[in-house]
Amino acid sequence: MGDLVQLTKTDGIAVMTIDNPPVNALSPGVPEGIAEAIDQINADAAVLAAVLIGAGRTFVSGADIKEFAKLRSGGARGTMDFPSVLGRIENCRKPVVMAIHGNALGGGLELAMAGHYRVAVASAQVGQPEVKLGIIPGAHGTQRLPRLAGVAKAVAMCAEGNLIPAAEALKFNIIDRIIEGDLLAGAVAFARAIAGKPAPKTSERNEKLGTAEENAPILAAARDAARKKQRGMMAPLAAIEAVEAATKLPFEEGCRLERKLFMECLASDQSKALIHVFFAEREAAKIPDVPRETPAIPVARAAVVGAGTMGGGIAMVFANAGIPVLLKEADQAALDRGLENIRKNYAGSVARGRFTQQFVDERLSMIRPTLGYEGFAQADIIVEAVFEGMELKKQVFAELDRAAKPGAILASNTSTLNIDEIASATSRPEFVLGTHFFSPANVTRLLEIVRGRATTKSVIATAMQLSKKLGKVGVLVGNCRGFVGNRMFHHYVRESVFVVEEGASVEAVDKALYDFGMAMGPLAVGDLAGLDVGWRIRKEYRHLEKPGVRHPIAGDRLCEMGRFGQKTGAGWYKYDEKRQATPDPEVAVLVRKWAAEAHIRQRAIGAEEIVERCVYALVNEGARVLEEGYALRAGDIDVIYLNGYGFPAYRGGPMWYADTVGLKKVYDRVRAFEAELGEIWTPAPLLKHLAETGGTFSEYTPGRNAIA
Ligand code: 3H9
Repeated sequence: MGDLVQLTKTDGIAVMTIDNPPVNALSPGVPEGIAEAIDQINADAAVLAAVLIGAGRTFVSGADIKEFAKLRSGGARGTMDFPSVLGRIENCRKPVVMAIHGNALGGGLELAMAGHYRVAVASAQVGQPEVKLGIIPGAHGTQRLPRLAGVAKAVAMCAEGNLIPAAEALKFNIIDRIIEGDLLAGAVAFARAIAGKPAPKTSERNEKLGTAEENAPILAAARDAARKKQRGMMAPLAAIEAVEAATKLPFEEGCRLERKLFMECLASDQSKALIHVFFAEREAAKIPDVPRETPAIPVARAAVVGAGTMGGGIAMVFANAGIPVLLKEADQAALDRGLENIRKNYAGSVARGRFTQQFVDERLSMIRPTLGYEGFAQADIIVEAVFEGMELKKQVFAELDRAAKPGAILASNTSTLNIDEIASATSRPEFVLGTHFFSPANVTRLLEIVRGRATTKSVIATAMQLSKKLGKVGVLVGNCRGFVGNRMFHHYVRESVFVVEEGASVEAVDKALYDFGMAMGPLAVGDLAGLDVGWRIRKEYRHLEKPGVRHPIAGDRLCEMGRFGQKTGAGWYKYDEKRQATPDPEVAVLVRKWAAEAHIRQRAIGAEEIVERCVYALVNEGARVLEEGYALRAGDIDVIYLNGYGFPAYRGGPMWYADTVGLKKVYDRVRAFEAELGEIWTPAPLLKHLAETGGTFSEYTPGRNAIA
């Protein structure tokens, strides 16, 4: 049985304990260990019933995701045999009670459903989250879950991948009892009570499978929802197909279809990308020179300077995480406006059912408005979120230097400015760093954490840990203009304007990128964010532009006409009072005129080229970011783009996507663009190097100058 599964027997009840930290994944050895334990239980006449439980913090969190690469190539031990182990459990001659705490996820829930009974502590959660990895349940989950929970619930759980709490699992018959107090003792008592009675086999329980007439609308609605909410993803539709099979085919045949679909999904680029994302998000938390044991500064109180859109959102982030926060503005009117926005925002969340009124009332009571710096000396972290301008930021930091206690973290929510220069306004640059939240700050998961020259390791460790507590994905980045995300985005947006100037319509550009999977097209994003923002920045940095290098003109011209996007009712598109966009023929005429004046050759540009131009612009700049050491790894760039810029997760992020396309192919296209469009398309040396040596971004380890 090895060390991974232990078997003990007391007074006729056998207890199998899976002990494979940290999450009891079904790594090689675990399924075999369970099978061996079941054999022994069958063989031992003294055993009347069995309990299976997880050691440590959880039941089983699923198949070992690291093994999937081997499974694809047919080489994984263990995971492949897991479905047959489930059959052995179900056919065990003694009833098996599954005892769940923490999570029963994916293969973990499949394991639990193969038992005859399931009990759980109230805090446990269960789910089939496989679709989030681009696959479907592969060990009979799509066949057993509808037999326990009914088709509608099974379809929702398998296609959406969300977890449900124990109470809901009880309601849907997925578990049989919630155990108060000690789980093992409760499960053993349960086992003793059912010992000797006929044990129900999930695979034989057909009463909840419904009729074809009942199931048709459920399945159709699920497919519609999947096409909308999980646009472009194949796994949710495959999961629905597999659950449908449970309603139409005998159990064994349904299992065979499930396996076929599982293997197809596993072999797809989508699942490779999503599994990359799973590990990249966890890897991003690891900073090579800031080891896990680096002491972090306890953060019990926070303060935010600036109650505008960003500052208000950031205050909500702290409050939502249960951290009391001071919110400072310069004058009463601005403070009142800021608070009103926060209240409106929360009211919207209550209306949508995201938060309860009680939760919101508690959060609001944690946000303390102020016009001065009183109370700031108690804050462990202060986030500055004033208007983006160096002089103002430096003035605020000089004030914070006087107001904050020694050892407090001073963070700037700048999106472009030099964090070292901001820090120079204080006497303690080692406590200064950037925390770049993304609008809307209370919703968007990404947090770029900008390391300054002097920032200490414990300040970085604190920011990284805090990001998780705040429900954010923190990614450490270096201090360059625009940091990682916006620095790359600039190139992406620029290309989108170039292709419009060269003859593609605004709608065609947005559609091409939307169809590629982006949450929104780049021009629609510009209208949403306000075209004037980029215009102002471009004007400020115009003196840095090299003469003779092409720069986009149409966006600036629109701004000169007062077309700033949604807020002025017109930008790339026209907007009605509900901010619904319609194409604006006037824009097409104007752009043609401006292009003619600038002697820009007009031609037909297809969707494929639009995507290549925009996405490879991200990739080429991403390669520069990486080789210059402003990101620690290509995966960090991917995490930034997935969580902050609406890049489709099933493509793994821009750098992973480039690896998937093949860097040689990407490089050749970049060179072709360079030949046509000049030095803005000069290939990044790293892209050239990897393309010529057959390397990939995901395997590239940055050199000594990385931000570590
Ligand atoms: C499946 O089951 C397919 C079956 O249907 C078919 C089989 C034939 N494997 O997230 P954390 C690692 S598909 C390997 O930081 P938390 C993780 O990488 C699977 N490793 O902790 C990290 O390592 P490190 C379906 C795993 O408390 C460490 O554990 N299951 C796995 O915030 C801690 O993780 C899922 O999709 C795994 N399955 O969250 C569940 N899970 O420390 C995926 C975790 O080296 N997992 N690790 O960075 C999760 O959702 C979360 O990890 C969990 C814990 C909620 C469990």
